[in-house]
Amino acid sequence: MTPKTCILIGAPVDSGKRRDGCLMGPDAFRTAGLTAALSDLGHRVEDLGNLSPAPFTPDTDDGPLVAPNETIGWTKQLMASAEQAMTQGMPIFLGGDHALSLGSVAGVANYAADQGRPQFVLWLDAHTDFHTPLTTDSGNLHGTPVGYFTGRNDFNGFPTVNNPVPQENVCMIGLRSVDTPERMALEASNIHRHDMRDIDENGIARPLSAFLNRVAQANGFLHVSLDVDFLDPSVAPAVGTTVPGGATVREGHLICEMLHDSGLMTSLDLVELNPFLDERGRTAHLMVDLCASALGRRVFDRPTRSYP
Ligand code: HAR
Ligand code: MN
Ligand code: MN
Ligand code: MN
Repeated sequence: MTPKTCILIGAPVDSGKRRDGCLMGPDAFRTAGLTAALSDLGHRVEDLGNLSPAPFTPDTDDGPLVAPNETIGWTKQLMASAEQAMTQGMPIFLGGDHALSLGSVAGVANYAADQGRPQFVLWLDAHTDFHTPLTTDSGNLHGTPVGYFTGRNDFNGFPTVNNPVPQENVCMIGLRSVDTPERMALEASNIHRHDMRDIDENGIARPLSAFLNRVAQANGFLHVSLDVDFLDPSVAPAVGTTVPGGATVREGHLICEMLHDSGLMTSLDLVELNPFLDERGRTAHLMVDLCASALGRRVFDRPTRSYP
């Protein structure tokens, strides 16, 4: 296995929704042994510590959105840090809530564009997070990153997305909670989407390998965004937005093992872990184990599958 340089970037973003606690996420991942898990696999691990948001005007409680200015500050900082980290290795963003992906994905996409290569995104989530600030009912900006990095309008005050990820380069797996305006916008889009029924009927390997083939064919960069609530709450309780009927532990590992075998993943978000809601660290440990699978942990060696 080729050793990688893993750049751990703590992003204690907690502004994307009302319920607090995701700010403890980066340290929970560290406490659960993320660095050792990756270095035991032979990778070099560089932990950059925790970021802070770029300076922002304090938020008031007046508007329809929760903490927009703070999220703008985070987006600026993460966009710059993501682009920079891509020059040094594989960034792993330790959330923090999913609002961090406004910046992480827009930033890695800027780097891909510099390299003249297309950006792809694998979105592992119960939710599509495809709102804009105008369509969200909750006002929670963690429900908007896919809208933002694919270039939807109405993100006023946010940094311009210079290199929107093309809709057909986005694949969502695990969906089971989609708001009406998101559903309508998605159905009018070219985003690839797989709800849990699709996974029940066809398994998780088939849609993933079809997507990985496309990434390989296009010589693309692949960003993976793993939301804790992709997993079933019975195995991953530490998240504010639990939705029953999620992925099993093995479905999670299979995705990550296939990602590793493909050799295609170039950046990763681990998001929405709220350690305040965890049970003796089990969710943090599961996320660390999944991350290890994505970086090569396996039971037995097997002939490598090649993409395409
Ligand atoms: N769609 C709902 C909303 O916009 C819930 C969004 C939850 N998003 C999280 N988890 N990042 O995916 O409020
Ligand atoms: Mn908050
Ligand atoms: Mn999400
Ligand atoms: Mn979610």
